[in-house]
Amino acid sequence: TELYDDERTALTKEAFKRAFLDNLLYVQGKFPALASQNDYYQALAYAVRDRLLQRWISTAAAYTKQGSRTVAYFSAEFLMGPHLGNNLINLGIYEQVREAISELGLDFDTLLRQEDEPGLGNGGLGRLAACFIDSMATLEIPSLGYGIRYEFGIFHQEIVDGWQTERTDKWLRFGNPWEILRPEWAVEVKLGGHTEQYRDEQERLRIRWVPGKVVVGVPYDTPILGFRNNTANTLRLWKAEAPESFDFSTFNRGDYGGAVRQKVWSETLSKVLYPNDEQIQGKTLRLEQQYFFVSASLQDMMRIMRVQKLPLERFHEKFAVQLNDTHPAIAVAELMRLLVDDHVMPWEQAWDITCKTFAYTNHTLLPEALECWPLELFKSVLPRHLDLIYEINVRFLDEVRIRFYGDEARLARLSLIDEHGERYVRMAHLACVGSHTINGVAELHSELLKQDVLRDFYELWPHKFGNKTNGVTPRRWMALSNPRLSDLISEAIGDSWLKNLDELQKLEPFAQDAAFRQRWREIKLANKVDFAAFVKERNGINIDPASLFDVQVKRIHEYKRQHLNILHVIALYHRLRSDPNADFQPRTFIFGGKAAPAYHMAKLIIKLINSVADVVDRDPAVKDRLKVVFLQNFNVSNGQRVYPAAELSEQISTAGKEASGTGNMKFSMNGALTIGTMDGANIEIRQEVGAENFFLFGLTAEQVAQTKGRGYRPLEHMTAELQEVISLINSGFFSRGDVQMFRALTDGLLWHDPYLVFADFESYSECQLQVSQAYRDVDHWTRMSILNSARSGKFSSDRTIREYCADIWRAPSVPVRLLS
Ligand code: DL6
Repeated sequence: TELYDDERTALTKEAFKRAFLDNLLYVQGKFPALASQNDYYQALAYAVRDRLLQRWISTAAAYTKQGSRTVAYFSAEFLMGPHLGNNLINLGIYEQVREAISELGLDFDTLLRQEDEPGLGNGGLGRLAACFIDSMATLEIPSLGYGIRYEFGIFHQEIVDGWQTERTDKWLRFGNPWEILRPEWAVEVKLGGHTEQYRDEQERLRIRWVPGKVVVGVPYDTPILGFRNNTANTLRLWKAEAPESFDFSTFNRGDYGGAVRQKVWSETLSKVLYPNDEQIQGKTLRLEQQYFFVSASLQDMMRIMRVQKLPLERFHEKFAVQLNDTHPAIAVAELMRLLVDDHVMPWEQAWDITCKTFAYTNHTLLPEALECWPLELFKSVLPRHLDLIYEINVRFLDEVRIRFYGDEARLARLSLIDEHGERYVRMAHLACVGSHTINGVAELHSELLKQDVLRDFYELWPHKFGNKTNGVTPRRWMALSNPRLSDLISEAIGDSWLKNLDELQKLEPFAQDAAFRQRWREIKLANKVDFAAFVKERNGINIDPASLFDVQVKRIHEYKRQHLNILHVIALYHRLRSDPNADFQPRTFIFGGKAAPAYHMAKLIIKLINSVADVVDRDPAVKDRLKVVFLQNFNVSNGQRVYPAAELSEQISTAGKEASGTGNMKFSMNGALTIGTMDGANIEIRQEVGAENFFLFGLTAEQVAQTKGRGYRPLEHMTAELQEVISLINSGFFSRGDVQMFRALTDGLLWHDPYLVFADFESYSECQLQVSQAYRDVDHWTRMSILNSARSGKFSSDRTIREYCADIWRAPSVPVRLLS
């Protein structure tokens, strides 16, 4: 009671008001008349943070006392989204605080919108990491998220004349009230240079790494609250800084420029997130970033071992490390280096600890996304690690040689070094060799890993392979983003579904209740009205909330096939123009997503969508029946607006290409129906919600493989309608007469399309007709919508994390008692 002043941590409205006004004065240094909306937001954020800190301290105390096993989630990306609303939901005081703020004469929603969201991720993989740490805190699993505190997160997308342009994401410009700097736990990270042999005091021959440069990793901690419990885990992100001593020595030599350069170079390491998903760029800085955060994190974990007086021999008992894709895979070699070089542990023992520590999640089936580093580049950044990888490889291949006697081709395929032509280090192989468990992120994906991408590893170690179907947190993706629906659900079945999403099943009988269906529809309509107002504000166009909201929001990529969607929109447009009196279900097609800045085809697809949007919007002949909207800068905050308003979810990737998808889950939970292929987690969504509540089309992964095997010839799939669509594009109709603008796109589709757009077009088009017909039966559609929500329990990230805990991490929960 003496330690934690009640006034600073109480959750009452009055305490919040006082804290808010106090912070405005003492933290922001403003009085109300001069304060900006951002000052108010910061004052509120600090008031919330005080409450988090009390839970954080209590959590640290509980974990220290228990000496519990801790999950370290290593991820180059954490796409957190805004913290304020989510923290209020998890504390259970959202409404109270809204009232407190409005009683002070302020608009709560305006304050929420002030937060520059930390967009430290590209898309699915980074957002999954964010959902996972939310679920780990909710399930009271001791855990640390380790990553990079990029100064600039994913770029801000603006559409100029239909084209994507990128602006720097300055999310830190007004400061970040959610993080706490921990300079006392800074660590040094070496890079470059060379290795040399030497004899230690006991005359043992050893290797020393003489680095070319050193940077300091400084941790910034963000508390991650569990849902309505006392747990606050930690997200620890590393910022790169120059070591002071380096600066000084250079400065003292009179080389001021040199000292500054060193500082600038060091800080570059955590400056910016690489904006590519599913494609590697092979840049030195990227490898340096990966190594930087991995080394800092492993050193930090060793510090924790020291503090808790645990011997390093028990590292794997204390920590379970999950590698979120291959981005942190260098951790396998780094842990070996720390144990063997720095702590003089025998190789075999160090290797045993390493393999018992790591587990690896693969997130992609695209070959171009599998990280490989040119050997020379790798050596220039991590010379000692290359030696260690060679040694790991020699020992590994010895094992393979014995298992697969005389199979030289297999050895070459499995090797950690790709020796065909230019030599590369294969990071997925390093991750597989150094991990005790390997998983994919949906059933189909995990199967395809075994059959195809990681087949040789599967044949070697079948017991290592498993599946962990992704999930998303219902706290952010329902309670926070869709309060109307969440309230209705809680009114019907109580509110424990937020912690146990399977309870949504209890909604099923309500699908038969006409009054409930009516309310369900009213809520969807209210969400659509809100969204239409948002579109009006952002894009300046009117969309009709009575039309069917058909949404595809995700990264722009050829395999995700936004072009299949827009070709179909053009076909509809053509039908309407050819037959103005056609019976037509009015639709609004909503697109959103970023393209990697160097991915020209993806950018061209954005331009085509915007060009079609523009023509359709200007054409009075289709007015009120067809609209196309490209929502700029799709990010977490915009996602929170669009999922609740969606009625049809477009999950139309080429089967066998989308590892899982997680947007598909957010839509379904919020009552949208899916039109989709048998790909990723779509298959499991369909299985859960029932085939009759899902619009399926297109080739299966097997058929895709067969079609490709036979030699895919797009023209064989050309229909009269498709011909019209392609001709319209090529005629310059959507490009002010420029017949060349979209040629690269149409030629690709016509002659060498690896994503089989034409092959699926007819099936897609027919399926869309079924959607339109189904939508007209309002009651039936609502029933399907309710059932989608009611049967989405499996897709909570709590379920996913329970599975990781049981099968991979073996980390028991540790409940936290609030210290007061
Ligand atoms: O597992 C999360 C998410 C999946 O849902 C998507 O299907 C997949 O495309 C995505 N993968 C990436 C690729 N990054 N890398 N490597 O974001 O992961």
